[in-house]
Amino acid sequence: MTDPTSVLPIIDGVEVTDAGPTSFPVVNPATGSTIASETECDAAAVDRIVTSSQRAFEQKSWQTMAAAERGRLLLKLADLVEEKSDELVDIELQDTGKPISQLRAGEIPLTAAIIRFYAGAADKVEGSIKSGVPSEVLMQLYEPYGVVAGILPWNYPFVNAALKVAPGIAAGNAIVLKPAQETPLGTVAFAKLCTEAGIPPGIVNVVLGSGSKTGQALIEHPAVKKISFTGSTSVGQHIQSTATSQMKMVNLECGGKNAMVVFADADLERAAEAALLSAFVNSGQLCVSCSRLLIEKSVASEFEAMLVERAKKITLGDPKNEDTLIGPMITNGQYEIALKYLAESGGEGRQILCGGGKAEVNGACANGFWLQPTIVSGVKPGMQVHDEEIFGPVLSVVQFESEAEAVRIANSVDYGLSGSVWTRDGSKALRVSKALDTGIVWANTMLAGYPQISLSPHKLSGTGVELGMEGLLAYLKRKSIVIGI
Ligand code: TAP
Repeated sequence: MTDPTSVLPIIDGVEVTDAGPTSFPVVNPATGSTIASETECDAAAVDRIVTSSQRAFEQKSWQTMAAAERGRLLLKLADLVEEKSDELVDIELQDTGKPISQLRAGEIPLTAAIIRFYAGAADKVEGSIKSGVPSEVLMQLYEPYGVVAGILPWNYPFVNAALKVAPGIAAGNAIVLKPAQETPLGTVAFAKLCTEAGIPPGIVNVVLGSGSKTGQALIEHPAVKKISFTGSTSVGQHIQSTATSQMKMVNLECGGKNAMVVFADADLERAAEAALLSAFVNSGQLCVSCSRLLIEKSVASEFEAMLVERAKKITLGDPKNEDTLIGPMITNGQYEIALKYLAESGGEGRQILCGGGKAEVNGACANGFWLQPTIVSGVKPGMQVHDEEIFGPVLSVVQFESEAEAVRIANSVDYGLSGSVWTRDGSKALRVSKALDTGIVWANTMLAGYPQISLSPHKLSGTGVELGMEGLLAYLKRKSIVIGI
């Protein structure tokens, strides 16, 4: 019998018990305790799993399945995500330490919404007929790639799995998921739901293990024709060079250092609420979070006071408590990285307005990875806290004097994922939205996510596109056919 605390890769809808000799502990970041042991796939297991995906993709029943039928399977999957939400919430509470309210109101409903969007989109892909000479018909069609590797980060396991599996299946591919080694539980549970939804065995497989070993073997496998990666810019760059040398298509959704620009004429109360929620939700471990707050100088002191007053009321602690806003950092390693940034964030004109270090949490969560929500003022471009992605609960406040200066500062970083502008002047809102060099801009709102809106990262935040109909086309290759008649 399989050890109930072991988490295993998935092939053809079943767990692989002989994937390799190495295993890692899976740690609950809220308590610091080991909750499971994860088996790492060695190269032979990766090959076995990818070969099963290839076989499943080539099966006649999958090749001849109507697009609408693939959509129906995805609808069933979305229903299951909702029906089993208590179970999924429990898994992710332990795996990621994300606060329960954010799981119930955020991650689970968004996961279902993404799957439903692509369920409906499956049979809406349109090719085209072009004009040629009268004796020839010119067609452009879309076809699935075959086996797609979906490489996932640890911050939103269900949403990220849905972002790969739903468009991938709607397009008719087979997917091999590789979760971050810190958070395998949610991805394995997701794959099991795919089987329960009736998605054929092998169409959604899971490899487990480290990026350098299992992940590398997956992206290099010759049967993998497309790689869809979400994670850090440095790993994304590595994956891109591997993919390019093997002529594989690649989609990269990477890091961000996102700016929220607040003008003096904005609704400051709403802007302050939005800034804190955006900066500190999931302990700042959200790629599109606001980590730089650009505030017009004339209202800077007033606005900073509003931020601090509200930040002091933020509840941090046991993610199982309904009123917790901030849970733990995902791992000790991530905690140490953020702590290092915090240690360097004072001095040289900078001032820590609140937070700035380790948070004390008692009881069962005493050994978790806790950081105080931190606001640093007096930050300027060129400083580490301004330029580098921390991926922790740290908000840097930068002052500006003109619209042009705000845009220049916002665009001064290497990243281009998201941005936000706050003003009551509609023209200015549109002007600045157009000027920010990011894949998405929110004006007078933050973090609103819709499956129907594409996200296409700019600069070092990535390449390609996720979400929306374009996110579906990213899982299809182009084919032109010319027929003489
Ligand atoms: P990474 O360290 O980059 O890891 C992402 C995934 O890549 C993990 O599964 C990792 O495996 C794997 N990996 C590492 N090396 C690999 C290799 N050589 N071949 C194949 N796979 C490899 O990122 P993370 O720390 O999990 O996540 C945080 C980062 O993700 C942040 O930068 C954040 O901004 C970004 N992110 C971006 C977005 C969007 S939409 N742009 C969304 C969420 C997160 P391991 O498990 O071994 O690390």
